[in-house]
This record gives sequence, structure tokens and C-alpha cells, in this order.
Amino acid sequence: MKPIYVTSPSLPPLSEYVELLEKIWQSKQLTNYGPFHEELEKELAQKLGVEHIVLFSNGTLALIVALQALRITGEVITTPYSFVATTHALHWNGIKPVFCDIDPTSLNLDPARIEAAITPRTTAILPVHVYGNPCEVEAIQRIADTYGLKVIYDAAHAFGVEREGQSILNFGDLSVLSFHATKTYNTIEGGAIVCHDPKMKLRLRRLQNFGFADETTVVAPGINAKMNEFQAAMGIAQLRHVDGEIQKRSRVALRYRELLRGIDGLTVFRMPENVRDNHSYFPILIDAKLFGRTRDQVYERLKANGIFSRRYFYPLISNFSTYRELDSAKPENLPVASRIAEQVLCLPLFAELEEETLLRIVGLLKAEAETPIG
Ligand code: T4K
Repeated sequence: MKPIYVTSPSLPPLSEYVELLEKIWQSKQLTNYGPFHEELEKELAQKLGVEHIVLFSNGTLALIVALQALRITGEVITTPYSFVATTHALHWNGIKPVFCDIDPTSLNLDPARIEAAITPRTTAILPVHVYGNPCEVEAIQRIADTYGLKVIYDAAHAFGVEREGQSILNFGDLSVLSFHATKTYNTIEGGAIVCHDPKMKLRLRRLQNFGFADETTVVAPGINAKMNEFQAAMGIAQLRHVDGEIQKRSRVALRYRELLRGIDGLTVFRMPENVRDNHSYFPILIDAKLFGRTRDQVYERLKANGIFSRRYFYPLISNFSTYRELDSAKPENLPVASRIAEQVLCLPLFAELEEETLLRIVGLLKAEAETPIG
């Protein structure tokens, strides 16, 4: 049987991409702010309801450059419940991550715990809109304003997410997106930073292009993090179809929800009612005591049947060797994140996931729940 992965990237009709590729062959502009780059930037700003956006070769470099652009130093308060790139971006900037626990419902950085983690060296907060679920942006901003801190949102999962009809990307000083192949919207590899003024946009563009201000002037120790024309062309083609893709994903998610109702010890993660979800992931939580099986037993059972779910996010970032020795990384500092990391399982979710496969996945989960422990 064909293996089923946690996701299967959406792709535009091949002919649409090829048509755009032909233009690259004609122009011979392969990268460095070519016509597709500039077009995608405009289209995305409009689509996402943001004023300024800067495209990047991937989300990780975008995070690294975002921290550079705001000249963040010292310590930054962040969540351990994320993909490791969130904290690595701090490490690459010589910044000390300070891990703070998450809220058990939203699975995002818990604002009530942030203040206790602030020290004289704290310069910023780096929360993540996990699975596209918006953080408590007002509460976080209040703390940031009180202590004079910057806020950079890791919005890698939050393409097109709105709360009360407003893009979630407009909060904080900067928001960073990922357009990796596994995301709801992809440019193969790719990312972006949303900012609020043209000066910052210019700074970000310079930093992502070696620091060049013009042909002979370098104003900062920049890096190379530009999006190339092949990525941008993919982005343009994908943008035409992304609404349809999200709709298909939402149908799959709804079906899962209907079928997974009422299973003891299995909780489906829920987005608040006022959020327009992009259905980037389908996380469930397995409470081993009530479910009768551990999350890892379920994961293995699915895997043995060709279903490759993912434990996003396990292990916690704070448990990786680079960060384990930090005071804030101690499990007793992070009880909620530690528990959730043991329970979470992201089920396959993608536009083309067939009903038959979905029924098979649900069947396996139910069989696990019903198998007596022996
Ligand atoms: N911040 C957050 C909160 C993030 O989640 C991420 C990335 C970042 C920052 C950094 O952004 P980028 O620098 O990546 O733009 C994946 C992705 O590589 C990563 O982008 C993503 N988060 C993370 C949550 O998941 P893996 O190691 O689980 O991916 P991988 O390659 O195992 O893919 C999962 C499954 O998807 C595969 O088993 C098969 C399928 N797949 C994957 C790819 C790449 C395909 O069918 N085709 C493909 O091309 O990390």
C-alpha cells in the first residue's frame, strides 16, 4: 500500500508552472529581485492583508534576519513547543533563549508566565502561532510595552490566518512566515517577513542581500537569503489555487472531527470560533491513562500500517542537547509543554487525502482505543 505521510505538498497544474518557467528561460533573470519576485511580493501583500512583505529563501533565514533587523541581543523569551528552527534562529544570533511554558488550551506561549522570565538582559519575545492558532497578541503586546521589549512572531504556520477578520500577521514588530513544501501554501522552500513601514522593509531587503545599499555600498553585515525566480514563480502559480486547497483541507479536517468524536482520552485540538483557520495541521492529544495506549504506541501502530503521522512538537526544543543545560529548559519549568509533547500527534492532513484513507486512519485509532491492555 502507498505510504501516507503527514502531508503531501500541494502543486499547481504543471502547465501553469511550465508557462512561468518559459518566461524565466526568456528573461534569464534567475534571482536577485526578478519580475516574478516583485510580482509575488505585491500579490502576497494583497492576499494576506498586510502592508509590507519581504520574501525570503526560507523561513529559518527569515527568522535570523528578523532578529538582526531589530538588533535583538541578550535574552529572548520564547516557547519550547515549536519546530527547532525557532530557537536556532536565536542561537545563530548569539542570543540566549529563555523558555517559557505554554497555555494548555492554545498550546501557545502563556502570557501569564512571561513576566516572571524577564531579566535586565531581556530584549524581545519570540512567540509562535502554533498550528496557525493566534497567540494572545494583546496580552503579549501589553507586556512588551511595559518592559520595552520587541515582539517577533514566528508565524510559520499562519499563512492567511485571520482573527475577527483581521490578519494575524499585523501584530508585533515583525511576523515571519514559512513557505516550505510541507506548508499550506508553499514556494518549494521559502519564507517572508511582514513589517509595518517602508524603512524596515528596506532594511530587511538589504540584510537579505549581503547588506548592499547600492552597487558599491555595503551598510551592514548582511547574508544571502533572497527568494529566487523559480520559487517566486511557484508561489505565483500556487497563489491562484490556495483558497481551493484550504477549502479541501478544511473538509478533511471536518471529517476527522466528525469521526473522532467521543473517543475517551483522544482530544482533537480546536481553533477558537473567531479564527479563520488555514488547516495546516491536524493535531490530536492522546491521554494514555484514558485512551489505554500511549501516544507513541499509537504512532507506531499507524506507522506499521503505512501511515506516517508526526509528533509535532516532540521532543521539546528545550530537550535538544544544544539547549538542555539552560536553566529555563528544566522540565519542572515547563510542565504543560512537557505533558503536551508526550501526548500530541499530527494526523495526515492534505487536500488530496481520500475518504477511504481517512476512514482507515480513524479505524486504526479506534482499534487502538478498544484493544485491551495486556
Ligand atoms: N518555525 C516554525 C514554527 C516551523 O514549523 C518551521 C518549519 C520553521 C520555523 C522554519 O521554516 P523553514 O525554514 O522550514 O521554511 C518539516 C519542515 O521541513 C519544516 O519546514 C516545518 N517547519 C516542520 C514543522 O516540518 P520535517 O523534518 O518534519 O519534514 P519532512 O521533510 O520530514 O516532511 C514531512 C513529510 O512530508 C514527509 O514525511 C513526506 C512529506 N513531504 C515532505 C517534503 C519536504 C513530501 O511529500 N514532499 C516534500 O517535498 O520538517
